[in-house]
Amino acid sequence: MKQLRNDGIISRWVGPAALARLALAGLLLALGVVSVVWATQEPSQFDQWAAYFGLSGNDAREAADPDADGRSNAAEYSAGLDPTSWDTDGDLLGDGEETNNALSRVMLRLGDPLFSMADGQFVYPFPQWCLGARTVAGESITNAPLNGQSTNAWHVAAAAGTGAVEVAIDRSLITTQDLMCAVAFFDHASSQLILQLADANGTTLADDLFGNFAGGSDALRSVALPVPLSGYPQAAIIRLQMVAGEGTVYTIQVYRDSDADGLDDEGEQEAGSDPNRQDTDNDTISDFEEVVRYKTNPAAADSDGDGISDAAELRVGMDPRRDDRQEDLDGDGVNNGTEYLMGRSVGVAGAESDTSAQVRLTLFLPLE
Ligand SMILES: [Ca+2]
Ligand SMILES: [Ca+2]
Ligand SMILES: [Ca+2]
Ligand SMILES: [Ca+2]
Repeated sequence: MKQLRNDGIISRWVGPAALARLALAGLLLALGVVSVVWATQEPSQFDQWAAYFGLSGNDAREAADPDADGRSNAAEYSAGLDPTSWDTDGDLLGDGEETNNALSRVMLRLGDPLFSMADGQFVYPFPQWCLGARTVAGESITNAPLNGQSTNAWHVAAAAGTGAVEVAIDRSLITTQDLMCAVAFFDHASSQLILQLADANGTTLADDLFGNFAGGSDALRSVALPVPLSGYPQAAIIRLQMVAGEGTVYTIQVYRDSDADGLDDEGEQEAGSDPNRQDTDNDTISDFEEVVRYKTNPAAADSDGDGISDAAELRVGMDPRRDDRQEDLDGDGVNNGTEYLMGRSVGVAGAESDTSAQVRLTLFLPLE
C-alpha cells in the first residue's frame, strides 16, 4: 500500500462525499486512488463492489461474467478490474487475455454516470502510478453523438468556453519516462483543446505543449500525444484544457508507449516484443497490429513456422497462426501451399493468376 501523500492533491480531489461512497462500496482493493487515502480501511465486500459497478441479480454473482471477457466477477474483483467492461484499461486487449497487465492504462470513459462523481472526480480502476482524475467545469452528458449512436462524454457548452480534465501522476513511480495521452473527442468547429502540465499544487508548468489540436472537422477525432514528463520533473498533473468554444470529449487514455506504436510497454512485455521497436520481427506488420489485430507473434516473422511469413499469409488470405498449407481455401483442388508456391490465387478459384500459372502447375503436379 502506498502512503498518504500530503501534497494537497488528494485531499483536494477526494472530497468527503466521494470518500463516503467509496468506503461504502468497498473499493479499496480495486481503486488505487482510494488506497492512497485510507490504507488501513477494512477489506472490501464483494457484493458492495458489484453494486458499485451497477451489477444486480444473476450478473452480480461471483461466478458470473456479465462483460463476457472470460474473467468471472470474482476474478475481476481480486484483480481490481471493471466487471462491466471486457477491456478495463482500453488497450484493445481483453481483461481475459491480459493475464499480467490488465490495468496498464489510465482509461477515462468520461461522462459515465457510474464513475463520474458530483464533484468532478472520475473514480475508476487505474494503474498504481495514477493518483486520480477529475473534470473541472463542464458537465457529464449521456447523449453525446458518436457514429450515429449516443454515448457518454464530458461536455463544455460554447457559452461556457472553458473547462479541463486532469490526470494526476505519481512521479515517484513515473520518474524519467514520458507518457502518451490519447484523446477521443468530437471536433466541433469552435473547439480549442490544448494539453498542459502542472505541478502537484495545480500550478501550470507548461501552458501549451502541442498547440490547439482540435481542427474543426465536425467529426469524431482521436489524437495520441507524447507528453514530455521527463523534461518536467515537477510535473504531476496532465491537463486537457478547453480554451474556447464547444467541447465534447469521449475518452482520455494515459499510458507508457516508448515506441509510440499503440501497443503499450506492458503489452509489449507480455507479448515478448521490443518496447522500443515498432516492428520487432521486421515483417512489415507492426507489433500493435500483430498483437491486437492479428494475434500473431510480434517476435517471429513466421508465427506458425510453416515457411510462409505472416505478411505473405495475410496477403493471400491464409492463416498465419496455424499451418494451413495442406488445406484448400478456394476449393479448386490445389492446396494452399502449392498455390502459394505457384504464384496462383490461394483464395479465388479460377483467378487470372491461376491460368497464367497453369503450365507450371501441370509440369510440377502431374499426379495430383
Ligand atoms: Ca468478466
Ligand atoms: Ca509500444
Ligand atoms: Ca511485426
Ligand atoms: Ca507462416
